[in-house]
Formats: sequence, C-alpha cells, structure tokens
Amino acid sequence: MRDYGLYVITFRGAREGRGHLEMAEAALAGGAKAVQLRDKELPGRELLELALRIRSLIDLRRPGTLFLVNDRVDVAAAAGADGVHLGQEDLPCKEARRILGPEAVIGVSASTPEEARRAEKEGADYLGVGPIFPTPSKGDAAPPLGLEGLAEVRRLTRLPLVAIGGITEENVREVMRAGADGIAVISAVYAAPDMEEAARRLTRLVDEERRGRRERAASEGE
Ligand code: TZP
Ligand code: MG
Repeated sequence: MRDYGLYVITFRGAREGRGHLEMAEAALAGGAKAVQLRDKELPGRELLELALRIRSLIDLRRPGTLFLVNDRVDVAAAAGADGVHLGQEDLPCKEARRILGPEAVIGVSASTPEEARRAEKEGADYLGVGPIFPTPSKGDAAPPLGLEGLAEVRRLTRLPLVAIGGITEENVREVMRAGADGIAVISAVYAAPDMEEAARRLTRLVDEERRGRRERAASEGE
C-alpha cells in the first residue's frame, strides 16, 4: 500500500514569503510523503506554471514524493503530476481515471460514510476523510465528522484514509488511532513559526504512531 504519512496541502495567503512553492519546499525538507497543489482562484496557466515548478522541485529534492493537484485533472496531466484530488463536485473519479490512466493516483474527498462507499466503488486510490475537526482553511467545509466518524469510515473500507481538517500536533495521535493512514494539513504547516520544522515534527508523530501500530499488529500475530 502506498505510504501517505504526512500530506501537505499548499496554500497562498497574506503571509509574506509563504506561498505554494515555499510550502512545497518546507514539506519536502520536513519529510512529507505527499504534496498537493490547491488553489481555487488561480487561472489555469498560472496553476500549471506552479505545478511544473513543484514537479521539478520534487524530482530534484525528493523523488518519489507523491505530487497531486487539487480539482484540476487537466493541470495534473499537463504538469506530469502523479494524480489528482477530487471533491464531491469535481469530475467523477471514473472520468478522471479515463483521462489520467490506470497508474494515476486519484484521491476523493469523503465527509460521510456514504460518500466513502461511493468513492471506493468508483475506483478511488485513497480517501480524504474530513473535516475531522473544525477547520480555519475551508469556508464551505461539511460538518466535522469527529474521531467517531473517521472510525466509522475505517470500518467500512480498506482504502488508505488520509484524515483532514483541523489536524494539529496536539491531535495527530488520536486521529491516527481512530484509523487514519496519513494526515493532510494546511494551517498546521502554513501558520507555524517555522514551516519546515512543523512538517518535520508532524512527520515524526505520524511515523511513531504507525510504528506503534505495526508493532501491536506483530505482537497480536505472535
Ligand atoms: N478539506 C476538508 S478540511 C480542509 C480541506 C481542504 C482544510 C484543511 O485545512 P487545515 O488548516 O489543516 O484544517
Ligand atoms: Mg475539489
């Protein structure tokens, strides 16, 4: 199974010196396993420009890190991204697959168990499950699922689950214990005093949880 671990979603806000490229750089230096370029406002041409730069950055600094584009199947294809992340109102997973091909990684957002079931049926490679907690980063987010909602989705699918929404260093352990395979964050990196250090600490926390899980599974199997 592909390793999602820490999954950083890039953001462009008011803070000087912090934008998509800087976040991608910090994510890579801090050990993130996946980077998603997400910008709902940029014209296609500018988004493509950024996507190409992040593609080169990954190839140069940490080849193998998963690179996904939010919403835009066309930009993902043109930039040679590894895949795309789709929300409930974006192209259906099946159509994206037809465009990007069988090797593409396609993630689908699910904020209810029903959406998770449907995304699995349509061939998603992983689910972005959330928001788990209230989030400062998405105005139109669905109501938070909570840890119990995440655990419910965990029980109904074997797909990798990337939990999203309000995840911080303080709650990452409980999110992983509720069944996440990885965590996706915006503000826990963007708003941190040092983005690279924040990514590194989150990576460490996720890895520790996963190590604990593997050890428990191994000792149960003895
Ligand atoms: N989808 C569900 S919650 C969310 C997205 C894009 C925002 C996550 O941002 P943060 O700052 O990590 O809560
Ligand atoms: Mg979307």
